[in-house]
Amino acid sequence: MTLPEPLVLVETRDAVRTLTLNRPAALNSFTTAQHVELRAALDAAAEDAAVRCVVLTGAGRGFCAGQDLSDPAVAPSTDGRAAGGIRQVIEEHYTPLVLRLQSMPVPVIAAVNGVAAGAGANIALTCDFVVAARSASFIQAFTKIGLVPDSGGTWLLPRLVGRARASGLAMLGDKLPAEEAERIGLIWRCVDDAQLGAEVQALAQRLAAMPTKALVATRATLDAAQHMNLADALAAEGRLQGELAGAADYREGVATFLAKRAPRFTDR
Ligand code: T3D
Repeated sequence: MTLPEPLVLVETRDAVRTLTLNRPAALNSFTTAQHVELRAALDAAAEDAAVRCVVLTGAGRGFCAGQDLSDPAVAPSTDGRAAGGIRQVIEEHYTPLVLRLQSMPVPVIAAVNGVAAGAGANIALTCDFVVAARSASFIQAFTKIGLVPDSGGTWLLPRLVGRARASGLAMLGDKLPAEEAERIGLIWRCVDDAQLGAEVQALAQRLAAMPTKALVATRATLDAAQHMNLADALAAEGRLQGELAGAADYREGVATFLAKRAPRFTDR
């Protein structure tokens, strides 16, 4: 008896854990089963102290085409009433996934190897870094099927690219090439297709060697500061510096700076 292919492939190189969405025939669009496997893989990475960076990517020619629209759980209602299935899928799977990514105890990189559409685009944009192949693209596909951006799109897009561009991307749902996504600040970097793996590994290994707690606190405080006035942001920064200054990584950072040697950060 042959076992079914995993829907999420898991590979670890040094301290970098790579999770690959693995439904290439459907451009890695999400089924409930794939959500469950991804959630378990992210939880396992979060709990493994040896993991210091996570990479999320897709198998085949796509990154992720969002929800699998052939799934009966998200079938449109036939009587014009609100379709509870879609809401349930969002509340049970997409919302926890976005919050899980945003609260990972290590940095997360989306290696966007091909098209990222609908929730697939916004899941990528939730990650700390988005590195995309030049042939990849981002599509806020929602309005094309009569929906609004979800998986954090309404929150993320105006923050990343401003309201005018957010409205254009979200309402028109056009394909945004990776190069343009980099130019408007939607993603960190667009690289040649052949270089994607090497560039992402280099970034991941670099992040894995950095003080993880400080990186994660930087993410949290950048997000939190969006809702604060300057005085509150300054106070939050002070509190965090106080906490981080008590950690081993700060001792290592200062000691190695003064001793002019390379640091070895261990906190997580
Ligand atoms: O609905 C809810 O539950 C609420 C949650 C919503 C979250 C969302 O993500 S809503 C948005 C859902 N996603 C989309 O609307 C995108 C649909 N896909 C596309 O528009 C196109 O596939 C792409 C623009 C992404 C890529 O186009 P192209 O021409 O490169 O590829 P293709 O031929 O359309 O797709 C290749 C195969 O993947 C094809 O299957 P086939 O014909 O070879 O057997 C296609 O049906 C399949 N596929 C692509 N996207 C999905 C999909 N199958 C199921 N669901 C998909 N989302």
